[in-house]
Amino acid sequence: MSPESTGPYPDRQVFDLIAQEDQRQAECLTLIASENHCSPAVRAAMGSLLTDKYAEGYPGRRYYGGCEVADQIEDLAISRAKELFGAEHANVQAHSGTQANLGAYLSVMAPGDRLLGMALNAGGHLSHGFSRSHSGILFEPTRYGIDEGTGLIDYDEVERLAKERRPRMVVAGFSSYPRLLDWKRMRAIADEVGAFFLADIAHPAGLIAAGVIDSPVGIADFVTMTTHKTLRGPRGGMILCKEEFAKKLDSSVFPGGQGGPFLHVIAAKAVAFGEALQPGFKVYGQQVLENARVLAEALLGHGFEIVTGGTDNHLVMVDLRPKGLSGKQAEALCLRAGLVVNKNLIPGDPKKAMETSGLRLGTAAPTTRGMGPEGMTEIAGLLDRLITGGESEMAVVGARIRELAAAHPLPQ
Ligand code: DSN
Repeated sequence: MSPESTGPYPDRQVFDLIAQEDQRQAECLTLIASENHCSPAVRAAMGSLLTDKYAEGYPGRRYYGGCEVADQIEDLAISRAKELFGAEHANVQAHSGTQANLGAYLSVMAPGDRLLGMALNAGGHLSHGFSRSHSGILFEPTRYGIDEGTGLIDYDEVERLAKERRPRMVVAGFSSYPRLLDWKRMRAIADEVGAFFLADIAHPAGLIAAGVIDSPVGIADFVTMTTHKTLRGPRGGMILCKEEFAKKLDSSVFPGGQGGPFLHVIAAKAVAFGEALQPGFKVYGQQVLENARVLAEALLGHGFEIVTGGTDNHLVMVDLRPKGLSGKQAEALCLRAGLVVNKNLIPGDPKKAMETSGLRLGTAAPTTRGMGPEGMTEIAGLLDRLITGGESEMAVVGARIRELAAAHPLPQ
C-alpha cells in the first residue's frame, strides 16, 4: 500500500515504516515459534470499518445501537470456533492470550487463591503465575518445572506439588516445550485436589484445530489460546469452556477485564476459523509437524544438542552449549543473515533470560510459505554454517536465505 493510496493526507512516516516491515517479512525467513503469516482475507477483516464500532456486551445484549452486523459477526466467530474445536462454549472477545487466561482464572478464582502452573524458565508463560504478571500478583502461585536431565515435565512432581499446595487452578501449557502434554494426567491431578484445570494451547492451537495432535477440549474446564500462532489468524485470544462455566466466563471477560470488543479482530478470527475448517488446514498441520521433526534431526546431524532429543510439535529447542555460543549471540548472527529466531532459556540454563544458552525455532511460518522437509534440511545447514563459521559465512548464507525467501512468498 502506498502512502498516497491511503487518502488525502498521506502519512509517509507510518506507511513508509509499514512498507519496510512488509519488505522485512518478505525477504527474511521467520522461524519464531509464536509467529506465522496470516492470509490476506484475515488482514482485510482486521483493516475493515468494524474497528470503528462499539459493541460492549454480547450478541443480542449490547450497550450500543447499530450492532446488528456486529452480532452476526460475533455469532459466526463463536459458532465456527465451537465447530473447529468441538467446544460447548466459546468466548471470542479476549484481546490476547494473557487476557484470556486472566478472564478464565477470574471466572472461578478470587484474589489470593492458589494457582499451579509451569515456571517461565521451564517453558511456561508469564500469565501462568510469574511474579511480575498479574497472574502472580493476584494469585498465590506455585510453579512446576521440568526434569533438567530429560527436559520433560515430571508429572509425579506436579502431583506432589498439587497435593502439597492444594491450588484452586491447575494450568498446563507452554511457550517453549517441544513435546505433547498429557492432558488426562493433568486433569487427574487437578481432580485429586479438587482444582479446576485450564489448558493453555496458545502455541499448538492450530495443530489441535487441524486434528494432528491431541486436544484438551472436553478434558479441561477451560481451554485458552491465542489465535495468531499455529492457528494462523489475527493477533488475539480466545477461551473455550464447558457450558456450566459459560455465564461466569463471559462476565469475567466483559465487564470483568475488558470493555468494547475488537470487532474487526473478531471478524478476522471468524475468517481464520473458516480457513482452519477447510481440509487443507489438516495438511498444513501435518506439514508443520513433519517440518519440525526434520529440522530437529538435521540439526542433530550438525552436532547441535536438541532439548528432549527431538520434537512432537512445531517447536525445536536448540541447546547451543556444544557450539560455544550464547542464544543472544546466535540470534544476532541469524538475524543479520535474514533468519529471524529467538534466544530462549533451556532446561537448567546457567545464563540469564536476556543471554540464554538456547534458541527456540518453530516451523509454523515457513510451512505457511510452502517450505517442506528439503527446506528444513537446508535451513539447518545454513544455521550451522552461520553458528560455526560466524562472520566468514554471513554473505553466502544471507544470499541463500534471501533466495529461499523469494522462492517462498508470503500469502497473497
Ligand atoms: N510471546 C509468546 C511466545 O513467544 O511464545 C508467548 O506470549
